[in-house]
Amino acid sequence: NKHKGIVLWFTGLSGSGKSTIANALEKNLYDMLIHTYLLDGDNIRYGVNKNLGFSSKDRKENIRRIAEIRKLFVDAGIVVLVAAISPFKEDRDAARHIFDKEEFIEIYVKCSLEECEKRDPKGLYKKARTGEIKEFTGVTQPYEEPANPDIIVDTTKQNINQSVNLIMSFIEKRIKL
Ligand code: GGZ
Repeated sequence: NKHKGIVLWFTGLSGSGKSTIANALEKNLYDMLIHTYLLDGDNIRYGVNKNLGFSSKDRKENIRRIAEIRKLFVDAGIVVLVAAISPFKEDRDAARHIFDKEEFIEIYVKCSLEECEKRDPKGLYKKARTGEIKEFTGVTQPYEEPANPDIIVDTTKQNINQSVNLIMSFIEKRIKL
């Protein structure tokens, strides 16, 4: 079962649903015998990016390293899923530019700040509001919405299945050799 390597780049606020959707999508792809590799921004921060914080400069470097690492996997023919806030347009564009045009798919996981804050699964927004966490995306640091994403999933309106199906139908044509 041969397919092309591509990168599915999920961007969105903390709590928007990037990891949840990426995980569900990966399961779908796995069932189709598609070779995938998923890594979250916050996971890679435990290892390769351990020395990076959340200043805009460190986020830039975080995204740069993630993109370069993923490039190696895409070259190996793997479908790569990236779930990182990647809040700055310039950094996402830089990531996009190291891939061939048809290899990079930007998925905006859209969810209002209000809803993300209501979900607050890890209690991080609360800590951001009290000042315990500094430079928190959406609260004390900006999130720049993608102007031209390949796919938008709105997790305030669509459930996980609907989001996964939408992404599947988009990528089916891209991964066939
Ligand atoms: C944003 C933060 C911060 C700050 C810790 N701002 O939703 P999570 O918890 O599980 O995932 C978030 C993760 C963000 O790491 P990324 O590598 O995706 O960020 S970026 O792409 O902007 O470099 C969040 C947690 O780490 N977290 N502090 N200050 N999110």
